[in-house]
Amino acid sequence: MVNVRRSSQDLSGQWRIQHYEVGEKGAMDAAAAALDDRFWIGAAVPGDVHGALAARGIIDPPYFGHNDAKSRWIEQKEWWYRTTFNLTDVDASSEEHIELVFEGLDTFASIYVNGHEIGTTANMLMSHTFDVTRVVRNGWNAIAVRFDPLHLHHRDKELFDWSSYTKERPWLRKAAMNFGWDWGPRMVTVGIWGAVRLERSTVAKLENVYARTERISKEQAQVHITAAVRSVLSYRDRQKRTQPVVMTCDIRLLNDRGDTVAGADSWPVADGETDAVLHVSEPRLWWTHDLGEPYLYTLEVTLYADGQALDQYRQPFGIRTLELALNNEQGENRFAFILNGVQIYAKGANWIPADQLIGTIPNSRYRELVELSVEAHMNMLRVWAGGIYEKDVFYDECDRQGVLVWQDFAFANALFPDFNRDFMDLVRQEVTNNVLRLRSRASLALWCGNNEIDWLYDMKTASGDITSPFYGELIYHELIPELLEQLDPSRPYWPSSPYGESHGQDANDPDTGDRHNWQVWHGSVYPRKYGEVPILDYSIEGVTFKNYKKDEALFSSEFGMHASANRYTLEKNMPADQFYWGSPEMAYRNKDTNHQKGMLLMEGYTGLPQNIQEYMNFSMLTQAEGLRYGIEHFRRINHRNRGALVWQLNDSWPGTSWSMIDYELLPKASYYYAKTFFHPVLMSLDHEPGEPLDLWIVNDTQDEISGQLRLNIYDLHGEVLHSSAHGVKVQPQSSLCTVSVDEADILGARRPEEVMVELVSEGFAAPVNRYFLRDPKDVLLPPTQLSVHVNEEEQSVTVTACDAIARMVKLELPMGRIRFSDNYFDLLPGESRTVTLRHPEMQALPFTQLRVSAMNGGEA
Ligand code: BMA
Repeated sequence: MVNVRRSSQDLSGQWRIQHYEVGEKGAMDAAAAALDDRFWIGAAVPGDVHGALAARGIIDPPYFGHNDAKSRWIEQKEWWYRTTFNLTDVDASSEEHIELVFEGLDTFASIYVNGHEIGTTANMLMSHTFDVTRVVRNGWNAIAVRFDPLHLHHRDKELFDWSSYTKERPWLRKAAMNFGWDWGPRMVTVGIWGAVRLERSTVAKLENVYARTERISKEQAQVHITAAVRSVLSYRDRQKRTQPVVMTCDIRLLNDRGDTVAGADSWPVADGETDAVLHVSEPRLWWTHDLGEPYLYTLEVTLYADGQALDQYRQPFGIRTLELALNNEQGENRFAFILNGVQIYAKGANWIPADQLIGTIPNSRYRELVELSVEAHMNMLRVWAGGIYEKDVFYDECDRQGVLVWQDFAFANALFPDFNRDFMDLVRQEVTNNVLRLRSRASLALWCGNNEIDWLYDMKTASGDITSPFYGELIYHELIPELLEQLDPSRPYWPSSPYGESHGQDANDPDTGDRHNWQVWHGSVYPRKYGEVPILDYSIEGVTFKNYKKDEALFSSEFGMHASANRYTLEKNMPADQFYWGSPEMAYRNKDTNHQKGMLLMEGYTGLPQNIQEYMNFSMLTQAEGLRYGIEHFRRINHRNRGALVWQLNDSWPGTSWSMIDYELLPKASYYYAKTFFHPVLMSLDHEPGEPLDLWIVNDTQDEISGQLRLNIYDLHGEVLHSSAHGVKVQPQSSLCTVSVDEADILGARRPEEVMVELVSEGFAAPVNRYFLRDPKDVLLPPTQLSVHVNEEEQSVTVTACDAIARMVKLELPMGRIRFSDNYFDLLPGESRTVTLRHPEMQALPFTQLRVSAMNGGEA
C-alpha cells in the first residue's frame, strides 16, 4: 500500500443526543458550536435514538411485552445529535478539500458544523456527503444534526388509496418496515444509522470504481474497470496553476498472496475517468459456496497527479459472469441464474432487516446470519424491498461466503408519487447512490424494481380497492432501468417480484418470471387471470401446504408459513404469567392479519394445539414439513423450476412469523430440515395417501451420481418391515424418479399410520431423509422415552430414543445465538445422535438448564 494524500477520520463513536418539542424555544441553540451539552444523553453512532435510550435504561427494553408501544413518543419529538472532533493542519489558503460523509441519516436531517448549517437531507436509504472546507478549523470543531419528526414532512401530502400498513409511507424515503409490517411492530426510528467520517483530499479523489467481468474462459478472464476521478480543485486554484494537472491511475488485481496477477501503471485519466481492460490468465473464479470457492482477488486502484499519490481504492473482487436466462434452448420460458456458464438452482430465503433498530445491529449479527444460511446450503438471499439497501458488511459477508444476492429497490406494497419532481429527484439520487456503491460486488446477482407492486396493483384495482392510476410505475419501468443502463449494464434487472405474465395470467403467472406462492398460508386462489377479482379461501384446504404441489412456478421467490419462536426467545421477551397459549402477549407477537390462517394449517396437519408446548411443536413441525413438502416438489421439477427462496430467513424482533431463524438467532425446526431439503444431493419421497411411493433423487452438483438408494420401512417400534436397494444414476443438475413402489407392497400387515420411511444413500453422499405416510395428527405414535448424556467438556449432548420412534427431538437451552449441530430430529428406538453446541463468542453454555424432549416423550 502506498501513502496517499487523502485521509479519512472516523467520527463514529459516542455522540450526545437530546430532544425538544417542535418549535421549542432554545432548540436552535442546539446547533451552536459552543453549546454546553454536558447534560445530554450519550448515544452510539452508528445507532438510533431507540437503541441509545434503551442502552441507558431511559426506555424499557423495547421488545419486552408491549414496550414498543410505550416508546411511540420518540417519533413525535425533534432529536438532536452532537459531537466534537479535533483537526490539525487546516490551512484555508491550501488546495485541500474537506468533506463530511454520513453513510446513513434517518431521515429528515439538518446538519450544522461549527454552528453553520451545511445542508439538509430527506432520505434514509442512501449516503450523504457535504463540503465542509469553509467551516472547519484547526483545533476543536462541533457537529450538530437535527432530525425532524416525520409528520412535519408528510402531513400536508396527498394520501394514496394504497399504502400497506400505514398511510404515511409513500412520500418518505425510509425503511417501510419501520411503520410496522405483518411480522414486526411499528418502531419509527430516528438517528445517525451509518458511519460518519471526515475526508480530506487535495487536487482530486477517486469518486468510485466500477469493476465487472466481461468474459471468462479457463485460460483467461477479461475484467473491465472504470475509475471515476473527481477534481476537488477550486476554480481559483485551477486558475492559479500554470499547467493543467496530469492524472493517471495504477490499476492492479492482486491474488490472496498479494501478488499482482494483472494490471498496469499509469493509465491516463481523461474527462474524469480511467477505463482499463485487464486480462487475467488462468483466473480463479468466484463461485457460490456450493459449487466451488468464492475466490476473491483484491482490486487496487491508485490515483496519481503529477507523480504524487492522491487516493487509493482497495476492495475484494470476484471474477465471475452472471446472467438471468429467460428462455431455454427450445425457446420456452425460464427464469434461471447462470453463474460462470453453469445454470444454478437458487436455494435460499428472503432477508428482512436484522432488527427493527437498523442502526443498532452489530456486525456480528450479519456474519452469523450469513453463516447460518451457508450451513443450511443456501446460495441466494433476497434483500426484500421493505427494508434498506443493506449495509456493506452484509455484502462483504455474501462475497466472502459465496452467497448470491437478489437486491430489491426499496419500494414495497404501495403507490408512490412518480408525478412529483422533488420525489423523483430523491429517488434518482437514491438509485444512483446505491448502484454506485454495490455494482462491483460479486455476490450481487440481480436488481429488482419493487416488491409485489405490479401484481397487487392489478389485484387491488380488480377488487375495487384502488381507483387511481398506477403511481410509481415510472420508477420501476422508466427511471430505474434507464439509470441502470448507464450505471450498471453488467447486471440483469427485473421490474418487480413477482413479475411476468402470459396468456392473460396475472403477474404471479407460473409460466413466466418469478412467482410468490401465497395460496399456502394466505389462501389466495389460483389460477387467476389479469383483471379478475381476487379470491381468498380461508379453509383447511385453502391454506394447506399441500397446495405447493399444484405450483409449477419457474422460480419461487416467496412462499412460507409461520412457526413459533423458540422457548427462550419467547420467555425472555414476555412477562412470565403470559407464557401460555392464547395469552394476549402471545397474540401481540403475531402481527399478521387474521390469526385463523395458522390455526387452519395446524388443524389440518397436526391438530390444534392445546397448550404453549404443543403450539411451539405443532407450528414448528408444520412449517418444517410444509417447507420441505414445497421445496422437494420445486426441486423435483427442476427441469423448469430453478429457484426456491423461502419467505423469510430472519426476524427483526422476537415475534411470531414466517422466519426460519428467530430473533435471538435460534433456528426453528425448518432450518434444520433445510440442511436436508436444500442439500445439493436430495433423496426425496413423493407420496400422497393411497398412491405409490415415488423415490426421487435431485442432483444439483456438476458430477454424475451413481450408487444405490436404499428404502427402509420401519414400524413405530423400530422393527424393519422392508428394505430394498435400487440402483441409481443421475446426471449433473437434474432430477430423476428412480423407483415407484405401492403402499401395499411395503406395508406388510401394518397400516400406513404405523410406519416410518427412510431413504439412505449408498455409494454417494446425501443426507438420510425420513417420512411418515400420513399427517402427524393421524400417525399412531406410541409414547417413548429419551436417554440423555451431556458431555460438558466436549460441549455435546447425546440423545438416544428408548421404546419407540422419537418424533421431533429438541434440545433447548436458555441462551441466544447457540449453534446446535442438529436439532428437531427424529430417532429410531436405540438410535443415538450426538449434538455439539457452540456459542459464537465461546461463552459458557448453561447445561444445567438443558431440556430435551420429543413430541411423544421426554427424558427418562
Ligand atoms: C409478502 C412479502 C411481505 C410479507 C409476506 C408475508 O407479501 O413480500 O410483504 O411480509 O409476504 O405476508
